[in-house]
Amino acid sequence: MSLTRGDKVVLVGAGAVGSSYAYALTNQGICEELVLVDINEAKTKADAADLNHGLVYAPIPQKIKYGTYSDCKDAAIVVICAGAAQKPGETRLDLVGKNLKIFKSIVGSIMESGFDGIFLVASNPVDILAYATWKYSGLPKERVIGSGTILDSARFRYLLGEEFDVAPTSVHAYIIGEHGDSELPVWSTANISGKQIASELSDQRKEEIYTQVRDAAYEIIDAKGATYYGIAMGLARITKAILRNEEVVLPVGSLLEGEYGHSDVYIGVPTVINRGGRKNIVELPLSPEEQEKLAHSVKTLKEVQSPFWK
Ligand code: 6V0
Repeated sequence: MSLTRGDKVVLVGAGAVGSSYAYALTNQGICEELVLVDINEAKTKADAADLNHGLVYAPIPQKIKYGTYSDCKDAAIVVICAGAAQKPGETRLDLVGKNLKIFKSIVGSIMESGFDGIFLVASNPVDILAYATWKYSGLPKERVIGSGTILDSARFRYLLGEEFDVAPTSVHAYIIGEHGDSELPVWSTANISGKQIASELSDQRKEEIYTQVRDAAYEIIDAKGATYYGIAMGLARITKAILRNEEVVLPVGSLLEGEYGHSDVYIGVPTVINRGGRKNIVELPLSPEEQEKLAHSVKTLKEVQSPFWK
C-alpha cells in the first residue's frame, strides 16, 4: 500500500459545501493543517480568519490559511468542492460540460504543484467528475475517490432510523449507483444489527422512503438554495477514515473494474478506505432486480460520460 504523508488537507472550492466541510474538520480536529483555495479570494480569506478565530475552542491545535495550488505539493488529501452548483430544476447531469472544463484546469494546476496524495471529489455530477479527476491526474484509482453515495446512504439510514425508532448508526443500509436520479436502495441487505428490515415494510412504504432519499436534494435546494451540512459531514468522515488509516467501509465513488460486472465507471459502492485511499470494493450480494437497477445506473452515467472521452 502506498501511504500518503502528513495530514495536510487542501480544500479547493470553499463555497457552501467547502466552507461547511472546513468547519466540520476544524470542529472535529481531523487534521492539523488546512489550506483553502478558491477564486473568490476575499471571501475565502475571511473564511480562514473566521475559522482561526474559533481555534481556542477546537479539540486540537490547527493551522488554517488561504492558499494557492502550490500548497498541494505536500498535501495528503486534496478535496474538490469547486464548481457551479445545481440550480433549482437542474439535474446533476446538466452540470457536466460546465464542470468538466473547470476540473481540467483545477486538476492540471494541482498536479503541476507535484501533488502525490489522494483526491476526494464532491462537485457534481460527482461520479463523472471523479472519473475525470482520475483521467486528468493520471494517479492510480486507489488515490481518486468520489463522495459517491455517502450522503444518499446517510439520508437512507436516517429515515430508516426514524421508521424503526433506532439510531441511524445502528441501521446498516446502502444506497448505491449514481449520486443522482438512477441511484438504488439495496433493500436485500438492509438490516438493524443483523435483522433484515425489507420484509417489515410494505412495497409502498419502501418506495416512499426511497423517493424521499432520491428527491431530498431537490427539496432542500428549492427551500434554501443548496445542500451542504450533510455532505460536509460525510466528506469529513471520509477524510478521517483516510488520515487515521481506518479500513472502514464507506459508500464512496470508486472506479469499477469488473466489480458488480461493470467497468470503466466511477459509481457509489461500499468501499474499504485506508491511508492509501480506496483499498477494495465490497461486493454486496444484490438481488436480480437490484443488479438490473445498478446496470441501468451505470448505463445512465456512461451515456453522459462517454462522448467526453472519445
Ligand atoms: P458554491 O457555494 O457556489 O461554491 C462553489 C465554490 O467554488 C465557490 O466558492 C466558487 O468561488 C468556487 N470556484 C468556482 N470555480 C473555481 C475554480 N476554478 N477554482 C477554485 N474555486 C472555484 O457551491 P456549493 O458549495 O453549494 O456546491 C459545490 C459543489 O458541490 C457543486 O458542484 C454541488 O452540486 C456539489 N454538491 C455535491 C454533493 C454531493 O453529495 N457530492 C452535495 C451537495 C452539493
